[in-house]
Amino acid sequence: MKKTVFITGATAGFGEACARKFAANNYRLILNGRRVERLEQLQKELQDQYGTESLLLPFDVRDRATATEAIENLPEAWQQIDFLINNAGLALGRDLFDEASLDDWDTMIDTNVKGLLYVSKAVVPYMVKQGGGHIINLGSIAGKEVYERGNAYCASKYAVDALSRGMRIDLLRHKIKVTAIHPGAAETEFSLVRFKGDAEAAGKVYDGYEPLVGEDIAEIIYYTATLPAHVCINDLVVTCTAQANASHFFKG
Ligand code: NDP
Ligand code: 8X3
Repeated sequence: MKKTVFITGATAGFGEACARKFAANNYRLILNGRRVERLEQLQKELQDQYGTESLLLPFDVRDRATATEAIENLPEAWQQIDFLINNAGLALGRDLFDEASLDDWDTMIDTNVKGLLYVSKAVVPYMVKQGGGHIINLGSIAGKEVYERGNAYCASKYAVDALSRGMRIDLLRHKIKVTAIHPGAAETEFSLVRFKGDAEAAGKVYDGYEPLVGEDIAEIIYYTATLPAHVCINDLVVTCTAQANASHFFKG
């Protein structure tokens, strides 16, 4: 039987790249995100290109009731979930602590932390029932090192780091692997979202060096997902070659 991958935030960036990578390798997909038209377009493309079977599950991961209900009521044919990629997330603003917006902080914590919890809590019972599974959480280099103006975004990704460690311990007895991937700067829609549609500010983030792209992260996630059953990559920090840590870049 084909394996199934549930990807949150599949309408752009890493999530979309993962959908394409797993589809190309004969997996079934459960695709989440809020932009339904993008999900429908992706579903059609993958069906046409690879014959991929996919189920669209559009919801806002911050909405606990809707997320829980959608996952608890999955059609029977989609209740075998081999991989969960907790990818939906965002940064909003790049402001000093005393100047940042409480609304931005709420959105980041609700999405990056609480959304990940809601989705995982609803998916785990399926994995327990089937005797195992693999959860892959998207943390960030911002969850390993705090940088100036990173405040609540960094905190939300430190929380993903801590949750990944905690999930790995608590879910061990169910044979559920937990991998946390912590990318550095990657050119996706991330900066456009962070700078609230300001394309110039977003573009500047990647000036003077070659950043990661979605496909780089999808390759790595696919690698971690296809290792033998007894092998688990627990924690992985990955940057482009021009980035040494959260704040040091070589811009040639
Ligand atoms: P993108 O902005 O390109 O993609 C983000 C995805 O998350 C979109 O599909 C978006 O879909 C989805 N999303 C956002 N909010 C919600 C929500 N409330 N409910 C459901 N889906 C949501 O960013 P990336 O691909 O770069 O980011 C993916 C993850 O990787 C994030 O967790 C991010 O923090 C992390 N990351 C990114 C890095 C980077 O430099 N790009 C580096 C390190 C980590 P939609 O808007 O349709 O809902
Ligand atoms: C995204 C990476 O360094 O822009 O998580 O915050 S960074």
